[in-house]
Amino acid sequence: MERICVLGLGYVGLPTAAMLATHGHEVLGVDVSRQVLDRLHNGEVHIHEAGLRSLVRAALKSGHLRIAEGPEPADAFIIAVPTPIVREEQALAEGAPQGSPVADLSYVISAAEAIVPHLQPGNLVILESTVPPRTTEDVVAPILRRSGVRDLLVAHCPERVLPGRILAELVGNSRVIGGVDQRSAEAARELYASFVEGEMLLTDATTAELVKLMENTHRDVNIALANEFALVAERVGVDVWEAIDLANRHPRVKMLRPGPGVGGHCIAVDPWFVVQAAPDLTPLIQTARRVNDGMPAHVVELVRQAVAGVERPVIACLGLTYKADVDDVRESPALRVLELLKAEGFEVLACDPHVRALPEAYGRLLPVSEALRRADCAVILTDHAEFRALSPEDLRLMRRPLVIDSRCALKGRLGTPDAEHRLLGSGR
Ligand code: SAJ
Repeated sequence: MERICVLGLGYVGLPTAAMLATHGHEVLGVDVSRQVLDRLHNGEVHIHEAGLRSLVRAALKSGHLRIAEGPEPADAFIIAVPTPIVREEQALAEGAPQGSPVADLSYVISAAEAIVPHLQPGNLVILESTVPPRTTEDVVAPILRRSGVRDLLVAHCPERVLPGRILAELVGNSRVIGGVDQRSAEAARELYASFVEGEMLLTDATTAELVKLMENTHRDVNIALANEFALVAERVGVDVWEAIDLANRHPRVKMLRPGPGVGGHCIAVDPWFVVQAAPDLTPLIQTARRVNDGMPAHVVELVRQAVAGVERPVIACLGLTYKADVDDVRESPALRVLELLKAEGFEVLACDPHVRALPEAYGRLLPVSEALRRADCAVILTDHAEFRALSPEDLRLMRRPLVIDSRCALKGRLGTPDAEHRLLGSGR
C-alpha cells in the first residue's frame, strides 16, 4: 500500500495521517475546513495533543504528508470524519423514539461520495468513524459500489484512542478490523501493520461497529452506576469516594468515578447509536444516558444549597473541558453546569487554563486567581492538574472559602479552617 488518502483531519484523522506518512506511505490529508487547511499549511496544528505537532511537522517536512481540500486517486482511503448526534427535536421529526438523539451520518456520506470519482479497481476504503450498526454494509458500501468500479475492498476499523494519549494508543492498542469480506479485512490489516504494534483482530464490519459501541456504552453505563451511587451516598450519609475505594478492593469489582456528568464526542454520544438500532431493547443504556445527563443539574443543586443565605453570590466555575488536562469542550458537562447556573440568575465566572476561547454567552475567561478573588463559591468541574494543586493559601483569596468539588480533586487537602469543602457524592 503506497498512496493513502485520509478524509477528515481531526483528533483521529490527523494523527493517523501523520503516523502513516512517517511509516513509509505517501499520504494526502483532506479536510473541508479552510481554517484547518490554512493552519496546517503554516505548520500549525489545530489539535492539542502531546507530541502531535512535531509528528505532523516532521510528516509535512518530509513531503510524505500533503494537505488538500479534496481527495485524489490513491490505493487506500480512510474516512475519519465526525458522526455527531442530531438533537432531540430533529430526531423526533425523523421518527426517533421520544427524546432519543440519532446519528448524523451526513459527514460520512459526503466523504464516501467524495471518494467515488477517484476509485480504481482494487482500492481499499476504511471507515474509522464511529457509526450505528450496519452503516458500513448498508450506507457506505452501497455508495462506493454505485461507482461501478470492480473489486472494491471495504472495512470498518473503529478508532479507539484516548484523548490525551492518542499517539501512544494509536501504536499500542489492539485494533478491531471488520471487513465486508475476508479480503477486505486482510488488506486493512496489512495497512495498519505499518505502524500498529497491538494485536490485529479480524472480524466482519457490523461486529466491529458493535464492538466499538459496546466499549463506550460499557463505560457510560458504569459511570452512570457510579453517579447513581453518589446520589445514594449523599442521602444515606456516606462518602461515595471512600465506598468506591473500598469496593474496588474486591478482586472482581471496578467501579468508575462519579462526577458532574459525561462529556466528549464519544461516550456521551455513542450509546445513542445503539439505542437507535434497537430502541425497544435498550432500557438500561437509555437510563444510563439520562442519569449521566442529569448530573449537571445535581451539581447546580449542590451550589444552590451551599450558597443559600449569601446575597447575590458569585460562583467561579473551575474547569470547562469535558475531562482533565485536555482542551476539548465538546459535550462538556461543565459548560452545561455554567449554563444552568446562569439560567438560575447566578453571577458566574468561567475559568479554565486549557481553554483559549469560549462562545460569548459563557462570559470572559478569567485566570484562576482572579476568579477565586471574586467568588463566594468555587465549583471544581474538571480536575485539571492546576486545580488538584490548589492550596489552602490559594483558597484564602476567596471572599468566602467555599469549594464544591464534583471531581474529588481536593479531598483530604483542605481542612475546615482553610475552606469549606463540599464533595459531590458525600453525605458527610
Ligand atoms: N468520566 C467519569 N468517570 C470516570 C471516567 C470518565 O465521569 O470514571 C467522564 C469524563 O470526565 C469525561 C467522560 O466521562 O467527561 C469521557 O471521558 P473518558 O476519558 O472516559 O473517555 P474519552 O471520551 O476521552 O475517550 C473514550 C475512550 N473509550 C473508552 O475508554 C472505552 C477512548 O478509548 C475512545 O477512543 C474514545 O472514547 C472514542 O473516540 O470513542
